[in-house]
Amino acid sequence: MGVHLLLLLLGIAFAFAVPLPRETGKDENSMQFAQDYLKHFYNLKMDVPLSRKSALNPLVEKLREMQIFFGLNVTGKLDSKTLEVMKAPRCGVPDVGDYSTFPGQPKWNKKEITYRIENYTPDMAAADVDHAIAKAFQVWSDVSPLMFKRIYRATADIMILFGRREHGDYYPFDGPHRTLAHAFAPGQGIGGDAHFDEDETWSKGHQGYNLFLVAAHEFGHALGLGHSNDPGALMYPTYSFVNPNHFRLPQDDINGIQSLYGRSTNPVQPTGPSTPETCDPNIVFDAITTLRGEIIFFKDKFFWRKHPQSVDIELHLISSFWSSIQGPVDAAYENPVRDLVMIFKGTTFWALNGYDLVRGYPKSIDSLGLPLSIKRLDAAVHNENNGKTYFFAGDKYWSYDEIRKKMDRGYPKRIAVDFPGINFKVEAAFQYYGYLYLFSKGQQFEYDIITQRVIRVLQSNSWLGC
Ligand code: TQI
Ligand code: CA
Ligand code: ZN
Ligand code: ZN
Repeated sequence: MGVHLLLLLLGIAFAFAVPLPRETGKDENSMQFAQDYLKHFYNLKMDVPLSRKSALNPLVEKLREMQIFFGLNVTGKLDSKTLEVMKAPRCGVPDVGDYSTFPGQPKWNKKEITYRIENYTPDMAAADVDHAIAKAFQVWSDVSPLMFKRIYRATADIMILFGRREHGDYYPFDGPHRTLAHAFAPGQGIGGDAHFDEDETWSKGHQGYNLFLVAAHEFGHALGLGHSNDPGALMYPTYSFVNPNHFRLPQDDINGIQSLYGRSTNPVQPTGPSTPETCDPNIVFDAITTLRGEIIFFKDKFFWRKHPQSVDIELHLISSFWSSIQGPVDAAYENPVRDLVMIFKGTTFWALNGYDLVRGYPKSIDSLGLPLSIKRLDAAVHNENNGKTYFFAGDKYWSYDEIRKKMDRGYPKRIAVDFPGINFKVEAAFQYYGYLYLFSKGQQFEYDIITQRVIRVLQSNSWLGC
């Protein structure tokens, strides 16, 4: 830690002028690579407006942050040494798993770790702060041999405080948003300590930032975990709200903490939710839709996003894009004429315009004319050729006229009759360049709208570059 602090001080002393974020002669590829790397591991958000106080470019700030953590010269520039570290396989990372540890794998060499709450935020009742902190430690003690003991005087291993701006460690906070909190890797002195930005609004619910969720993430750092590139992980560097009562520590974080401290002493080894594997040959999607040329594949709490011209596929948490939608979802379709994407869950649906939720939703599916006996859809797809949307549930489907905004007469009909070859329920469906792609029984059926026939059977994951 001493070394990090010194480097930080040097960084502050010498990096006041806004340096160009790269040295001359570095190609755009390296720049893009570095930007992606910092986005991934350092929570870089290029689209966040700079606060008035910070004249520094966010890229430069994150570069410096990364250089501090790796003990590099803090130049704020993409120099060759920094690029080398970015391109090197990350320290302490085994081949499997997406979590990371800090260089040198600092960790506590004991099982019982003390903590002390030095002060309180006025945003919450003190008892709620105590509870959030205790619960955040329990997240980690539940899955490892570690035990946490609260003390009320003297110096604890993990000293916890709320502070704003300069608060005693030369890592000043930055006012509302951006940096929410930080914690130091395990070690003497400031090592392990966790600080929360008092300029944030802290809460026990979804208002502002949830103290339990942020504290659980910070304590991951205080125990020796760096950021994960698994978007489902607690240590992934993006805040997304989940109800603390339903929170379960993801498997990637369990693997991370156990790589440092070993398994839990509980005879029943705890497990956590895993992020779906992109190329799982048996994958069954919850829903699929196009969105202005992209294709969105929903699965559990996640979605993959495929850009038309790009080979790389992004994986995101649904709630990090639409905080009011908690996965899994049931069905989705795009109406390109109205430029809307509808997302269904249970008896309700939301509308998106681009990536923005449209006001006035969610609505009930009976507003579309679907019977109230339908508790959830299996799939939905829009047929651009005739302006109809098909809703699938069980072995039947309905046809909705998007122009008249009414269900067509004579429905529901049997899927197997009108889509010969598909004899099982439809799990997900989308339209692409004149074909419907219907997913059923783990397979994908390419259906020609004109000839009304299935013309190919494909692997489910054929769109995800597998
Ligand atoms: N604070 C950063 C964090 O804790 C500090 C930090 C940046 C950091 N890069 C690091 C710490 C690399 C260790 C290693 O991640 S933060 C989130 C999340 C922050 C962010 O304010 O950006 C949370 C704090 F994950 F939501 F983005 C807490 Cl939960
Ligand atoms: Ca802040
Ligand atoms: Zn601090
Ligand atoms: Zn973090």
